[in-house]
Amino acid sequence: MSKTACPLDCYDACEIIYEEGRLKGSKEGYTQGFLCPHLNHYEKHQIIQKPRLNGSEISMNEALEALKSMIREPAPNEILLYRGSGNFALMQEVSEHFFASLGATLANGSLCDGAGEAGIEEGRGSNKNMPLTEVAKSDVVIFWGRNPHVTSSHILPLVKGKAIIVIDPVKTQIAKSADLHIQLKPHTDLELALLLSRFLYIEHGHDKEFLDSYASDYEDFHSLTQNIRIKATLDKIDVSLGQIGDLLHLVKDKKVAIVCGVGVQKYRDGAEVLRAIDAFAVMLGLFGKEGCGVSYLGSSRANIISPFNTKAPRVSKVDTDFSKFKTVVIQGSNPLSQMPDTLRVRESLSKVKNVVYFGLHENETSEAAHLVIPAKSFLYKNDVRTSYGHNGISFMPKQKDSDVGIGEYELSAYLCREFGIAIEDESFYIEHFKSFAQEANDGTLYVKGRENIPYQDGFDTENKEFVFLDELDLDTNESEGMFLISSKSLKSLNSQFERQESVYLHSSLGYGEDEEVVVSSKSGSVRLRVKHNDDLRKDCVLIYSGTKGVNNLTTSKRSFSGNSAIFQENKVEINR
Ligand SMILES: Nc1nc2c(c(=O)[nH]1)N[C@H]1C(S)=C(S)[C@@H](COP(=O)(O)OP(=O)(O)OC[C@H]3O[C@@H](n4cnc5c(=O)[nH]c(N)nc54)[C@H](O)[C@@H]3O)O[C@H]1N2
Ligand SMILES: Nc1nc2c(c(=O)[nH]1)N[C@H]1C(S)=C(S)[C@@H](COP(=O)(O)OP(=O)(O)OC[C@H]3O[C@@H](n4cnc5c(=O)[nH]c(N)nc54)[C@H](O)[C@@H]3O)O[C@H]1N2
Ligand code: SF4
Ligand SMILES: [Mo]
Repeated sequence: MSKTACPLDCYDACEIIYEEGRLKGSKEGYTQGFLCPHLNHYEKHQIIQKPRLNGSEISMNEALEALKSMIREPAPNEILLYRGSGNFALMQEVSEHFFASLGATLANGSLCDGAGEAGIEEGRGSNKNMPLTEVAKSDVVIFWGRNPHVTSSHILPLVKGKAIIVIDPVKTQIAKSADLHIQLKPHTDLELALLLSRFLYIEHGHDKEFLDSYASDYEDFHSLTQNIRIKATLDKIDVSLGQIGDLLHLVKDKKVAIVCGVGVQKYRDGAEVLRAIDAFAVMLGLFGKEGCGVSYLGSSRANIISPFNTKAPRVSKVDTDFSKFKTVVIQGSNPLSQMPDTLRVRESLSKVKNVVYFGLHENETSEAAHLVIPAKSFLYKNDVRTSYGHNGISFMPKQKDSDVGIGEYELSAYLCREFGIAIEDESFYIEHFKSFAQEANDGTLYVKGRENIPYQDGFDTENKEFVFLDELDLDTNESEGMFLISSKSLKSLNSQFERQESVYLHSSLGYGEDEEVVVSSKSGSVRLRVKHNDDLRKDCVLIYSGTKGVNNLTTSKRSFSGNSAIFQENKVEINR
């Protein structure tokens, strides 16, 4: 029996007991003895067994030779390392050490939470997260654009018995049993948050004492919220005055956790949305207090210092012009499915002389790559991981040996040797990461210096005060079409594992179950079979992340702040 942790890109970062070839959730701490479909069936999913060069199987030694010449031949500035989040553990970054030291280009920006994070940083001066363990101490939980049954199930036992509010255009599983569900029109959270702040103030529900100390511009912010027309806005966002009243009634004078997901910020103004939600939390005085706050996606690397050299020229991972490079190495990512604007990505990547895919599973990107190098899964290599949803840190020692694939450290050490770049032993880096762990009274490990209740002495801005939005740019001329909702599905982790194949529509729209339709936007189109889902609004089209072709529909424009992809910006239409 040995302990490790789930490597996947997920809030929960579960701790695992590995016993006789079986993965079980650790009974201690937040994992509470259960995993999820991904890990329950982890080793049943087929992984790539052998390297390939131009479609023909080769040995690992031949693959490493081929990789070496693909790196030796071009100038360093013609080489790009594009890293995704297939594995979230800390040793994944070791390859950046090699490529940065060589003078190659790396990627920056976000396909995920970047817009929201930028908004939080603008308001608070930093993005220190409210961890899972604090959410457990609240009276009321607002799930705002977060689908916990699918993406963060370990929060569910912690919120049992609390008052639950859900703000989501979809009637998610948690919405069905919530005390209040506001099924607003997509992309109207900014307006809703401003209205909530405005009515809270009118009803004298704001925390004056807190605001005077840490957000003294709140009167100006209130004036700003007065610029929105109440009736017209309520009509636009499809929320009633009664629902606003009900929400305020539930949260006033309570310990409230606003548990926000990426759903609210997949738009160009995603930063403003999170900043407005934060402002509502500030009006309620939710920061620096037990059981209160906004739980979004923190940085899993908060308080961890990288031992690697990662200083390099960077290009955005949202709209990357791959064609500028002669060799593109793709690690832990499936950009031909998961980057926005797939038609553009395909065109750009098709002009690259050497595309290298370094991953576990076959997918669109492995199919298009010249060189495919299988990775080793987390069970076969040493690592350490942290989370963006809580402050735990887990050691992930190798569980067994395998002849299949190569680990990130092994691959990078080989390249460093061949190109004369200094690299330490693997154990040096593992010990380095372990040194950030500290034991709590109950024996669990957490990251040193990460606060469970951040902002107790004010915010991380220059004068310790929250910076409210000071101008509004509310989109008034909406484009035609239906809203695309593209969120996470239960049995896939983005494009890993069991991927969805359908477009979900409200049954009243008149399309038959299994009917084939073409969904299109200004960026492109995709042909999919219809499944009915009456938990959707009639103006929404749901296509899950990982569905083949979904990103034909999405734009490679970036969010105004945060260098982030905006998967729900484009409207779509359905045709038979
Ligand atoms: N099973 C599973 N778990 C996962 C993943 C997975 O693919 N599968 N992916 C992981 C990753 S990479 C991430 S980033 C996290 C993300 O996890 P979540 O933050 O939960 O993200 P999503 O599922 O994208 O969206 C959450 C909710 O936002 C709602 N939503 C969509 N548009 C809007 C809107 O305009 N306003 C509001 N208020 N709500 C809206 C959706 O209906 C959905 O219920 O999950 C992680 N966990
Ligand atoms: N339409 C739409 N698009 C989206 C989203 C959405 O909600 N809707 N979500 C976005 C978000 S939030 C995210 S985070 C991105 C995710 O996008 P990606 O980072 O591309 O994630 P995955 O699709 O999970 O692909 C992960 C890859 O990592 C490989 N892998 C797994 N483990 C390892 C390992 O240990 N080593 C190596 N080398 N490889 C490994 C897998 O085989 C797989 O190829 O997608 C974004 N794209
Ligand atoms: S819930 Fe998340 S961290 Fe836990 S086993 Fe599933 S994917 Fe891994
Ligand atoms: Mo993500």
